[in-house]
Amino acid sequence: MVQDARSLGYGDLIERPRLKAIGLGGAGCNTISGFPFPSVGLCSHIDNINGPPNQRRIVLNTDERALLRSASPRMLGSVERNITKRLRQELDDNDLIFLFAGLGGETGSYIAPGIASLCRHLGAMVISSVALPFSAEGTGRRNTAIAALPELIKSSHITITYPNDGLLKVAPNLPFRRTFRVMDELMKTPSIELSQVLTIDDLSRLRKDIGTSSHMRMGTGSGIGMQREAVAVSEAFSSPWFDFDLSDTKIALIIISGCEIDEFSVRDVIGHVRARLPRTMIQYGVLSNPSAYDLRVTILLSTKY
Ligand SMILES: Nc1nc2c(ncn2[C@@H]2O[C@H](COP(=O)(O)OP(=O)(O)OP(=O)(O)O)[C@@H](O)[C@H]2O)c(=O)[nH]1
Ligand SMILES: [Mg+2]
Repeated sequence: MVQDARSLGYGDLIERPRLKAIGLGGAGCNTISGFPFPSVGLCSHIDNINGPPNQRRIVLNTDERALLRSASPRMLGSVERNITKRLRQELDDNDLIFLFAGLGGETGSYIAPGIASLCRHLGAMVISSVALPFSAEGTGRRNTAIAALPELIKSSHITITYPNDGLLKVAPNLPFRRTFRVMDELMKTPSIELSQVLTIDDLSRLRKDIGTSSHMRMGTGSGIGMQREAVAVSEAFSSPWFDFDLSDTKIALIIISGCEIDEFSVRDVIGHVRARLPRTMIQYGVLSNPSAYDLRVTILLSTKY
């Protein structure tokens, strides 16, 4: 236990949550590809043809997408149609659900708030991770994303946004397709790490700390050698998505992973974060990875939307 910060992964109810990843639309299905725990994609028939092979998917027709666009969980929770029955079966009996989508298209943007509401209505904690379109994709996609986002944030417990333009700052010369694969990996990281750390007890504490909902941004860094903690934290804070006033940040979730992480390392990382966020509630988890040669730090910071 580090002073001034709360550790994740402990508590009276230390069993792991039952969890699932849901990919919405073409981008969401690509992002959940190869996820290390149960997952299902929801998409149109076109994205089903082009999507990754060997993935469990529910293909939605136009009427079903229109129905799911209604964000009323009570309605989705009680409508007796094949699609709503199937979704309730898929989403029920989970403690933690990770939703993924690229906002800006019709399927993901339109159904994400309703699916998040339904998961919440069924009792799960919902963590949504969404990419926001590149400026180069035009105002139509941008406006669709902007219209969907407030409702999604309200419906999820945590919504992590990744404006695609941020990637151009860290990897300016990648071809478009490659950019999306990099984004998929980045968006997956906090969810996979949280899934390995959070306990049932953490979920209920987090839900209390967050209140109804929270918008977050992600930064990640790694370091080797004597100064590995300082280097990793500094790299994480140079994230293109930490483009807001850090004094707004109420909650920071930190995952520290690597080989042989001892209490000194943890204190060092938290100290470097604390120096940048003097008034923020810090919660951290540690993941041991014997095959890692570096120390990695993933940081989620809450910010206004
Ligand atoms: N991370 C990631 N983002 C993607 C990918 N493909 C597209 N995007 C982004 O996500 C946005 C939405 O695209 P899609 O997911 O294809 O849209 P959709 O939800 O399937 O909606 P429709 O295709 O219109 O039914 C795009 O504007 C891109 O910014 C991908 O493979 N990975
Ligand atoms: Mg699509």
